[in-house]
Amino acid sequence: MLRPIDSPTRERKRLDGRWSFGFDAGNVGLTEGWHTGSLADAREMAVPASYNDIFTDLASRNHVGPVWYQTEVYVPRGWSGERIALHFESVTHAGTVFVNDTEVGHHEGGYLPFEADITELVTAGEQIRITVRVDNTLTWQTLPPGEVVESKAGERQQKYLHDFFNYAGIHRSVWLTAQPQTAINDVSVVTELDGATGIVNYAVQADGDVAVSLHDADGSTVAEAEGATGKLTVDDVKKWEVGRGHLYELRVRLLDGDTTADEYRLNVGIRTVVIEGAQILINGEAVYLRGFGMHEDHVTIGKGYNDAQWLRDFECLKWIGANSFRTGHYPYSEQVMDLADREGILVIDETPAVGLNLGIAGGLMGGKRRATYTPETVNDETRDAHEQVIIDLIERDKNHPSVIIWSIANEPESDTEEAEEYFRPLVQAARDADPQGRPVGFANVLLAPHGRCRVSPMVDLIMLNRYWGWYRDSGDLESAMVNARNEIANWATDNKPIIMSEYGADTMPGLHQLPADPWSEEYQVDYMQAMHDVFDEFDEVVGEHIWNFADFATGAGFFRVGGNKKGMFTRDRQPKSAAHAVRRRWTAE
Ligand code: BDP
Repeated sequence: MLRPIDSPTRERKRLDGRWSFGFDAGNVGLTEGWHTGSLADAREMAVPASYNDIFTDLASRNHVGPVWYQTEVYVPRGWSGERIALHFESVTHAGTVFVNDTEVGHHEGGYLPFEADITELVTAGEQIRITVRVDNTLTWQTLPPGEVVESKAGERQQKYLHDFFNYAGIHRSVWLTAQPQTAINDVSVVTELDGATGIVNYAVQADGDVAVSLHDADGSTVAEAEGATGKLTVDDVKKWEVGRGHLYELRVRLLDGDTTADEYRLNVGIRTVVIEGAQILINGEAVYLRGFGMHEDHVTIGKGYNDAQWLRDFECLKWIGANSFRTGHYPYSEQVMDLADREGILVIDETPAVGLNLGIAGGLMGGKRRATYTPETVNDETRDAHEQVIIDLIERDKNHPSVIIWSIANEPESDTEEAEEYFRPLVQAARDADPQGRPVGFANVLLAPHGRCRVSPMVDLIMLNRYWGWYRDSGDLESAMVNARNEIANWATDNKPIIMSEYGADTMPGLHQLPADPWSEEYQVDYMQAMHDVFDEFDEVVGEHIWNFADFATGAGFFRVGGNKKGMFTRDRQPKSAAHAVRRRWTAE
């Protein structure tokens, strides 16, 4: 599925704005056919946005189960004869879509796009009613997983094993799109460098003759080729580099005799990503990753995409000297990926497989410690969903030059035979899905140290989430350094790149303490210094991603004060003291 664009042969209409909205507390909407008319007792809801933080009452914010969205739109009058589709960039966590009275699509999984071909149901120039049933329920077979339980007061409650609020809604743009009936179905690029020459190997899926051309920012043509697969050669190439994301535009045309039946356009950055020993090489040069695990998380809109918020986030990334981030813990909006492409920011692109570990979070689920991989919990069906999400993520993001690593899970149980069985086919699925053959990894948890982790040997690099000095050795940075040093030394024997994919300390902005105690701004400064001193002892450590870029919302609990406070920035994107210290390290060259 190609992302909707405007081109000489394609058009799209953005359906964002205020939609009608209603809660379906009794889950009766489907049987009562709420999509067959206007939603009764509807209120307004912003699209895109999470609905949760719009409300001031707990029941609405914490609603479990379906909600309904509805809007009406005219199909543009010039669209007759075209293939018309509805495209959702993301509906969290499951969406069922109706056009007028007819169900046109259903999609499970909150962070990836889907679309429905509605050509047969609509007429150009006429109005249609679009209704979406959005379900935020998490089960053992969804990603992320979760479990609905009944509270003592008899209410349905959603429990989950991940440390961020279960925001829900239509989180990204909705599009009505038109394209020719006979169209380009897919485009993949794999780029290479040969001295000053750049090579773009391309593969197009389309029925018919194909012509492609590559253009520089000023529109000039730098290379041309014919055929559904082939090679474009660019002399004096402007490489896509870290901090300088030069982009060319690939124009793909499907020909019908002398005319263009369809045209698709795609930004292409020419760069290579290779792992050699314990180094990550971008364009043949070793890179050290400085940056963060992030979240899609903003005040009021939750996980809704917003241009202004994300432009600010990228300005903060640049200010502090970051060159990379990990999409903790799910695929981000494609708009975010576009920004990373343009800014030359390296991305570790993560699936929503977070919480596959009942060992860590047993307590959160009510104190019982259960096995992770069992027929009743994370099972074969979960694995199928996980495999699908890996394939869909790579399908969506394969052409983004910013993406350099796939992270297929965050902190799963990885030290058991069941884990090995669960992950072996998933690592393979990631390798099979990516035409660029990018490195595959996952974020390892402290409970699965070197020698015990059975998934690390399968992957290309080591990503460690470690909280020495916070959850372990809290307040004791001397011991934290000893533990960090000892553990990294063990992993270094694998001769694979090590990225410290999470480390951090909760910090209350404005809390100052001498001597420094946990939660104070001073402690976060000292903590970062201690960890960085240890990382600098190892050539094998080729990246540091602080957890987290900014403070973010979590579920309620006694161990979170107004959310997770490990941000270098506050939730409104102002620097804490440690941000200044980290900036000095990351901009010193
Ligand atoms: C790690 C998780 C991350 C949490 C973090 C924390 O990967 O999602 O937010 O811990 O506790 O285990 O701050």
